[in-house]
Amino acid sequence: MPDTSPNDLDAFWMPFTPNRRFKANPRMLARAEGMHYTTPDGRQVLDATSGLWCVNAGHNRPKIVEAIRRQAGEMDYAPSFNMGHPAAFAFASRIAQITPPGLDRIFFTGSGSESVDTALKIALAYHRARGKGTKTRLIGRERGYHGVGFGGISVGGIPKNRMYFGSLLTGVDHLPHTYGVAGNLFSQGLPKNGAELADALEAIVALHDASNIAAVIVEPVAGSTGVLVPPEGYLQRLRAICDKHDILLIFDEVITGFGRVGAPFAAERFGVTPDMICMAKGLTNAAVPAGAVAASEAIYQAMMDGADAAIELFHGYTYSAHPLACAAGLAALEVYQEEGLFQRALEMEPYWRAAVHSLKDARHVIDIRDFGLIAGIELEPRPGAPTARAMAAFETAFDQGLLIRVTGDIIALSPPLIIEKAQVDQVVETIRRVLAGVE
Ligand code: PXG
Ligand code: PLP
Repeated sequence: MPDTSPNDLDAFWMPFTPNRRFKANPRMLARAEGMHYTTPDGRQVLDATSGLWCVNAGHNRPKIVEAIRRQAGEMDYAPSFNMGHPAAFAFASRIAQITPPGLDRIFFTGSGSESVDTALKIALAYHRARGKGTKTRLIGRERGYHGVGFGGISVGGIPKNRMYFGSLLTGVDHLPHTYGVAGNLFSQGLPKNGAELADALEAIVALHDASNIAAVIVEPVAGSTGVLVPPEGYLQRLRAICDKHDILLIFDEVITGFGRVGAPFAAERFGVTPDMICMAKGLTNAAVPAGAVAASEAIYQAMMDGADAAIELFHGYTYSAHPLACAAGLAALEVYQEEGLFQRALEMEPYWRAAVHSLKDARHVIDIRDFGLIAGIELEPRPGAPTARAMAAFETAFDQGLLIRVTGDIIALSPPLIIEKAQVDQVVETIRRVLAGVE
């Protein structure tokens, strides 16, 4: 066994982390099971974030672990360019059973970021294949998070994820975010106000003409930016405007997929069917990195229209449909189904909602938002030191045995869908105590 004890922290350049601060005071995780992590010194930590919004069935589920072991022993790797292996086709078919009807063509990637780039590229290639090659502009949304590829940060709307990286993709516009609409504070579930913000798409169409616009990409519920739940009717309105102008609608469901909002996908929960869905994270319960894009039959057929037997889409990854990912994913879908976890999330939602909103009077809290098994608890920033209070809350919570996620001055919660009511109570009580203690 290699020595993996953390003696030297220098070499690992950690992602999205203040490296120097972390390495001065590291927080390590050693084991995981169900709702909990265990630290190297044996302390249990309740996971209120499903790792990073991804371990939807809880940690180290034996069925998934065993499927990975079995596959690793049988065939480590197989190329997917011009070759196949049975689990890849089985996994795609199984995913297509839970995507909205008509979104049954599954392209495999290695992550959410790759899924986003894939969907954007398919959108461009699709219009071109139909002789509408001028439809190239891509439309994202302020505060959107679509991963860290150049495509994703270009349509994304998080300033720090963009500002250091040059000119990005050209031909991108952004819809306004839905944060801070008057009358929406402490909304339970969908906020009532703001559906008309979708009409900004009409203004973008008026400016550029629909003949130049390829696709709109949004998170149905924005996660990374601090949990922005769509106003009632907003997504329906976006869908209608896209239909009117032959613009593809892409839902980035990397977080909202696989039961997070009480349905296989948010598309189903909202009753709005996009043209493509980006997924990752819960796709394999995060046990092996993997992502996918589900595309509509119309998109797929348009791409199949060219000369017989030519490559239809010049795109793909070494790790598309990696055997370990397919094995893990098939097992994860089995666990979700056997335990009815998507339904369980829906049934737990009212309890979750009441519990998180009970923090309304907790110290520092200025807003609370929720949908499915997601919650955002927004704190008043420390004067002159934005994000410091939330960071202190994160560090204190970890010391008190609770893993939360903070972004800006917002606590974002997304527990595994197996969470018990007593554990929901524990999450809320710990946060109340932590907030009482941080300045
Ligand atoms: N789209 C969305 C909507 C996401 O949330 C990605 C794309 C990118 O996926 P990959 O697998 O490339 O990371 C994501 C990922 C957080 C956090 O706590 C969120 C994500 C990743 C890491 C942390 O906000 N979302
Ligand atoms: N497939 C998966 C992976 C599921 O998790 C679920 C429900 O949780 C379903 C399908 C739907 O199954 P059923 O129709 O039995 O509720």
